[in-house]
Amino acid sequence: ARKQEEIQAAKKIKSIDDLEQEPLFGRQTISLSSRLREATAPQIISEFKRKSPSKGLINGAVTPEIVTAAYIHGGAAALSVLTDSDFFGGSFQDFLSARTTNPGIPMLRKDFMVDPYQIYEAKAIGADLILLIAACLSPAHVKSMAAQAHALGLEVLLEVHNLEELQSSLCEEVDMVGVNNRNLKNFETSTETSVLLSKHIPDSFVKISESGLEHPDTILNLYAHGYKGFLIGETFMKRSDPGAAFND
Ligand code: IGP
Repeated sequence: ARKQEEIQAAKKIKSIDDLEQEPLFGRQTISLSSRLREATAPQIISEFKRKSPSKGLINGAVTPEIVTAAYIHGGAAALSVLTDSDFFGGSFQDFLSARTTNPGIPMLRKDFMVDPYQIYEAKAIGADLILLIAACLSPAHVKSMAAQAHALGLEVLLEVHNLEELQSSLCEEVDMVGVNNRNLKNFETSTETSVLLSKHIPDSFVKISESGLEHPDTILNLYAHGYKGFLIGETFMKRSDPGAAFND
């Protein structure tokens, strides 16, 4: 934990005051949860992900500007852009490029959020929502980070992998629940995880299914189980033209 704290401290290059002065900090955020709640068909949240711990390099030849514009052209309801560099090869620059190209769509800062400082960073780069991963945070931490996000006008997607995480971490400060179909121990994905957890998520939270989604049939089945949003990365990113994958 000490090491983790030191790493975090080293990453705080700018003060919170500096972050508040960034041009995008005062931007009016867009609500993904209301978009999803109003939707009458499954909504895709398309992810820009260069590499991952499970797959290694996924796509090294594309830019966030071109891919995210193509995602929107294909009908994406929101974008997810990795800012973690160590495991996923992402960056603030990727996020900002996508944000500047597409001002009018909700954007998720995809990273491992453990410190309120990172929520200020998210706001400063023009994010609309953040991810809180139940497996990385104590329930009290989820609650306080979610409250902080709301104070800055950001929405919160709580990610869970199993019933235990769901039951211990879910709190009213959260807007959306994302069920991650990827097992963190062996990286295998099973969309059955979303099916099994669906009935345990109260209707006051918008449901999103994450990872391992490939087939329209799976999405329609999960939609019937109450999922409104579908977070898809690899299926799109592994193609030479990620945006084109929408059309088949
Ligand atoms: C996307 P996939 O299997 O479509 O590439 O998955 C997304 O769910 C996945 O990238 C993800 C993730 C995360 C990445 C879900 N939770 C937390 C980093 C951190």
